[in-house]
Amino acid sequence: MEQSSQDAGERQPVTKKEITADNPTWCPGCGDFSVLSIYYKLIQKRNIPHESVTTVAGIGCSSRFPYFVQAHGVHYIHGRALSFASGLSISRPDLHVFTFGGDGDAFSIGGNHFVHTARKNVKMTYVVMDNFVYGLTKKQTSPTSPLGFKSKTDNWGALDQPVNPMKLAISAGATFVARTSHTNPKHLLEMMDAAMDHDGFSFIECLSECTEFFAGAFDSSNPRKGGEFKLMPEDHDPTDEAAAYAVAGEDFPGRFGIFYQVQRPTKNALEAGVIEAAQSKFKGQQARDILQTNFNKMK
Ligand SMILES: Cc1ncc(C[n+]2csc(CCOP(=O)(O)OP(=O)(O)O)c2C)c(N)n1
Ligand code: SF4
Ligand SMILES: [Mg+2]
Repeated sequence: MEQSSQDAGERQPVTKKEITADNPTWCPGCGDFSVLSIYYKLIQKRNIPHESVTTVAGIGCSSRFPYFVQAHGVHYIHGRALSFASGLSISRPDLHVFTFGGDGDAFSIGGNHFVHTARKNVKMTYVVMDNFVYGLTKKQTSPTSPLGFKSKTDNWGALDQPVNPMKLAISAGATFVARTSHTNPKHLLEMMDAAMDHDGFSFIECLSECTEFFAGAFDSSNPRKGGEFKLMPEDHDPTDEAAAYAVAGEDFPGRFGIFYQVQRPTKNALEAGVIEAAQSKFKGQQARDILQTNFNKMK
């Protein structure tokens, strides 16, 4: 019998069919579909074998993401996706870890993890599918809901100043900070591609409309709805922190593109150095002997 090229060890390019799992359970028209389809495109474009694709998420509609990817994935605790993803990233340098989540998952319950993962510069790509609302739990105010937004928790209209994800990420120490929208798949792919090339914590805020609980939220950024998709100013220098911060302060819908990008040693590289130095002291010794020596010291 003739051997197929697959049997002979030659892998065929990754197909969409191979990486597609289950039917997404999102509402018709939900922006999250667009993010998922671009993720499939990125995997195919980069030809990443499915066993090397790692998708981590928290809890929320957007965080159902890993269910729909035929590859390793984790639907983790609400707000804790980044802590799990950090361990994965540091222990498995052969993988590129992708983390997905919503605005509530990222900036409410997961707000502290966001800040610390950014400042530690753990190598991974984090895409926040920002719909300005809690979708899964049916319309509560989220940290990015605009002032005056009427929800089940603020039926008189939101009173609290919303988080600006770009400013938060820049000030926390993220080394790649970008913004895009589900309505512009080409731009979304461009941002995800650039984020994946970045050696460090790459963060993307992707506006992703919740058609069920905040329809029309992003029309002003969508040319098909009479809005404008404004790219970063042509002379923007992404290494200029103050300039990035200033652009992030523009009125909604603001700008789209890479706001900020710098190189700083990753937690992965720094920790690898520490581990290597520690291990070199015990070279050639069995783990149980090292343990015994330590126990002996405690006696
Ligand atoms: C510890 C904990 N607290 C609260 C909840 C309830 N809960 C589930 S998802 C969610 C918010 C989801 O909003 P977001 O992260 O913006 O995702 P979306 O559904 O909008 O994509 C909340 C409060 C939970 N599952 N676990
Ligand atoms: S509730 Fe909103 S965010 Fe959730 S699936 Fe439906 S449209 Fe998408
Ligand atoms: Mg949300």
